[in-house]
Amino acid sequence: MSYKTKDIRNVVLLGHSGSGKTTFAETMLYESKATSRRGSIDEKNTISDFTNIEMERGNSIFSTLMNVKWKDSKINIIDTPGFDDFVGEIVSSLKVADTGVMLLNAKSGVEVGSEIIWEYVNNYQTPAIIVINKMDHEKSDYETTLEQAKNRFGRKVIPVQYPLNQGDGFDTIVDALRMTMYVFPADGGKPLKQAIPESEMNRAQEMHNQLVEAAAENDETLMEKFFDSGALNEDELASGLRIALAKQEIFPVFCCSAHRNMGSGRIMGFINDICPSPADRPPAKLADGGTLSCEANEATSLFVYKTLSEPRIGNVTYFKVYSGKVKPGDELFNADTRDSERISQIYVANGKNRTSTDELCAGDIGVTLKIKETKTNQTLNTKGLERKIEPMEFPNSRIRVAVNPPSKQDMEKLMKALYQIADEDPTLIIDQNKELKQTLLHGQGQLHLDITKYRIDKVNNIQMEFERPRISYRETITKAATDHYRHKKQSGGSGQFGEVHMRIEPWYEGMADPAGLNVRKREVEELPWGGKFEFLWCIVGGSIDAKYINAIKKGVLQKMTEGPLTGSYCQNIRVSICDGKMHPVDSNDMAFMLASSAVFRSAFQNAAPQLLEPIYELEILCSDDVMGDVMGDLQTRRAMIMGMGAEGHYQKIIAKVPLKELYRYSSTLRSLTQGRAKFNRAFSEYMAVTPDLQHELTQTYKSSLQEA
Ligand SMILES: Nc1nc2c(ncn2[C@@H]2O[C@H](COP(=O)(O)OP(=O)(O)OP(=O)(O)O)[C@@H](O)[C@H]2O)c(=O)[nH]1
Ligand SMILES: [Mg+2]
Repeated sequence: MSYKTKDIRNVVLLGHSGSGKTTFAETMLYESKATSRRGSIDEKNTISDFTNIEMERGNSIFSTLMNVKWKDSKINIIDTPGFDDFVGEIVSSLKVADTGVMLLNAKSGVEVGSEIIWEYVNNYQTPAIIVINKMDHEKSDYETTLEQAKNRFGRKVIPVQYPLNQGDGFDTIVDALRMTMYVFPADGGKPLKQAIPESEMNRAQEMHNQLVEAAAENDETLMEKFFDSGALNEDELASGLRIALAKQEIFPVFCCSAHRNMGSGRIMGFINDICPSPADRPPAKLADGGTLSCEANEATSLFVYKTLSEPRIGNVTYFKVYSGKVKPGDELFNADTRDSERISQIYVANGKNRTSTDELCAGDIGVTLKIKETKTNQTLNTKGLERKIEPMEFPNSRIRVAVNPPSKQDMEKLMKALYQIADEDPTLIIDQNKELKQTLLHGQGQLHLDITKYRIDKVNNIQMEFERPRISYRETITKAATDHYRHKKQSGGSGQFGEVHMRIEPWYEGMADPAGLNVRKREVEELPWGGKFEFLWCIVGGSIDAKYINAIKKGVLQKMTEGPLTGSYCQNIRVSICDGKMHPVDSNDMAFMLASSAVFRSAFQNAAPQLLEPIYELEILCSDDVMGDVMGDLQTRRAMIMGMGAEGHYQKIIAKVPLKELYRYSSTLRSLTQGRAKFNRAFSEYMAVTPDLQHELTQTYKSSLQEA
């Protein structure tokens, strides 16, 4: 049976790791009778964390699609991992969700993970509700958590509920929207509805009024009604809240204990009554700047937000129907590859359990198998349409490591396995780096890479090794130097002869031509590895024939790919060929190429060469109490602090740090701050290394050449 667009609710569970998302999903499934027993993290039997690795770790790693029926609605629930390492799963889930459910842990308040995720919620402009979980925990503190949420997420955070008796004895919630009190049986489930006691009436009424005001604020007729009569009836209140929520003008706050199964029913009721259906959201953005309304009667467009490869099954493709309907047997066309894809079966999913269905309408989320070519971020359309849903953008990687197969013969197998994971995980980037002669993996954190390694081990039976990645240094010069070199060889018959006189100097924008030289030809090149190379041909009187220009330039460029200091790429250099000699019989391209390589090398050594290292800009967000540790650690990493300041109740540090000093930074930061800090990084620039480091790196390179 298929659900109409207006009856679909797509919610994504979000929040710092350990806030209870997976447990909350489990209670939603149980309360809605989608399951008949409630699993738990400790017993490793939740519907959402069904993969071996999730069970082993007790954390979510992948986003999981589930669905329940509650009153009139089909609620699609996507549980996401809280660890920042798996941010890709959050980005893709938010893309297809219409409401975010942000869980906060009542015993620790607004944690840094929630804060980062909130930024994504804002970017996607997703309507959101907040659920303060773990009300039963002995250290739970609803008021502080609510206060922090208001501070951090703004004044639109407005409570709907509060616990009457938080902590171990928790069983009662006062609901200021319904003006009812819910009292739960000891083992949770359906609560008794009771009148709010006199002692709580003032607080409840005050909260209720705040909700009424928020509901009236965004609709003129409701506003008038509110001013005239000082109240709104239940329908008016609901309609006002619906508008306010859809416009992100209110972030209502609920409370619950997922562990004791208290409170999820009321939240599902709110999702059914107030949260937007896919049709209530603004039309989806298309890649070409156009938009697409969520209309079941229009031509079909599906967007693939995630794929997963399951043993014995193959490709499992998760999609949202953005327009039209999809049925088994439909033939659709990939707007990127133009391939045709036949949709065999379509399913709704509860974790690994899939139930086939005969139709999914616009707005719904489902699964299909055996899709051949279509990948994450691609759109499938009815024939003749070129629609592309605006693709998702994933954050820059924050960590890199070099990988080695257990033996050389396994390399091909390893690459195949890695590319398969990267297909499913857009935040894992494989870089077969020619410059460094290493295969690098770029990811979101140590855990992200460790889990990749674990998967390759368990699924593909390849024990890859991680190794410290090399650094892409650059070499340049800081003063001018002139030198010459004669390449001469007499071997049997014809010999080789070429003599080149060269001046080299640091290149910079707008520099004057070299004094005393007559520039006949000028070539300026943007080097593929960054920086510039200017080549001046200043030969007068035909001491070298112009037909050797290319060979001479090639000789220099060849040396520039293997700098004299450390074998790294050279950049920002101007070379002037000022004189030379040739031989009527023995001169040829090869001889001049060798001569120019050799003279470039020796001139470079005399031109005060300077090694440059890549510098990254780090943006670190941490809580006050760990700020000192974070700064202290940065000092040991040759960091330049560019800025510091409060951001909400967190501190933000911006620093420039050499890439060399960032090895394993993500794990150090996590253990240094017990997870109370997050960071992003982006390449900033190349900067000169210190003389000591230059000496050390040059010596290491020299000895490696001797060994080779
Ligand atoms: N006391 C108490 N514990 C809870 C509650 N909800 C969850 N927990 C426990 O908190 C721990 C983390 O719960 P999860 O559901 O795995 O949290 P999560 O948000 O899914 O975590 P990640 O998947 O790592 O992002 C587990 O040990 C749960 O049993 C609650 O309401 N009360
Ligand atoms: Mg989880």
